[in-house]
Amino acid sequence: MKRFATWAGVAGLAVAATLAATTPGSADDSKLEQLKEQGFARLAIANEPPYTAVAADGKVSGAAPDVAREVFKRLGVADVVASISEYGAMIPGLQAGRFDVVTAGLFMKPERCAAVAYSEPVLCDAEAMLVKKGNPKGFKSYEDVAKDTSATIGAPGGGTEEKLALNAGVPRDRVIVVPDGQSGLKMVQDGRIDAYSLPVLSINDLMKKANDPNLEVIAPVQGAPVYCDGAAFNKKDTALRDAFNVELAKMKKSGEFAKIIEPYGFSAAAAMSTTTEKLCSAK
Ligand code: 6CS
Repeated sequence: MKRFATWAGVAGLAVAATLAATTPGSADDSKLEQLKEQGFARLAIANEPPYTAVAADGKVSGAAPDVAREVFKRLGVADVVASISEYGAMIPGLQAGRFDVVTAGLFMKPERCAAVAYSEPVLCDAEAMLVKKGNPKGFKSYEDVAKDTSATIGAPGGGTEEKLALNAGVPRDRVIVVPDGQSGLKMVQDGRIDAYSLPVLSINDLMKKANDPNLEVIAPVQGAPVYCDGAAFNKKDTALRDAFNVELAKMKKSGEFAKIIEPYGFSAAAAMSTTTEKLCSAK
């Protein structure tokens, strides 16, 4: 797992990592005090623009970390440091204390809501598929992939799109775990998978950067819901999650929230039109 600083230097990171690892577990209400003393919060991210991104110099950006950095600053936590993780490893890492919060576009679903303490909604998006130009297999839904016995679809390990494909009836051996966006793009370009599925804004970002006329985006994937993420906290840190929500609500009200996420293509109105309670009870 690679750890990226935003403002803390690499040396600082080594100290930080030691501090974070050795600081004794703290009760729910002193977690914020611990982070203030520590000087940073440890984020889990995926490096999937525009949700999360790590530049060549290690600087962390993307809509989710940018919102988290601003909220934590308002809570008196000076900075954030981020580690890249596979979606399927984020919740176990949070539960093991390797991260303080997941800010990666980890969509709210009942099974995840049971495992973590989500903030109120931050980033909402539909699902998409990247396919060869002309969509030769005529995919519109995950069910279409299931029906075509020769078709394969790539998706992040432990991610929502992997689950959607499996639940739509695509057999396990035709759902290919893909580690990151660039690999998924290349696998479609090389014909090694017939489709690669991520949320719409992630696929659009890949498509724009690839600038490849032989590719096409199918969006939204028919039958797939619009999901929203929230910042995901360890279940013992509900006081920290509640403090996060207070600042997030102020930023939503003041317009600061929209100013951060909308340049990335996300809709503040979409996040403000729903609640964690609704999203966690969705069927
Ligand atoms: O929450 C998830 O599982 C999905 N979220 C994003 C932002 N990308 C892919 C991932 O599968």
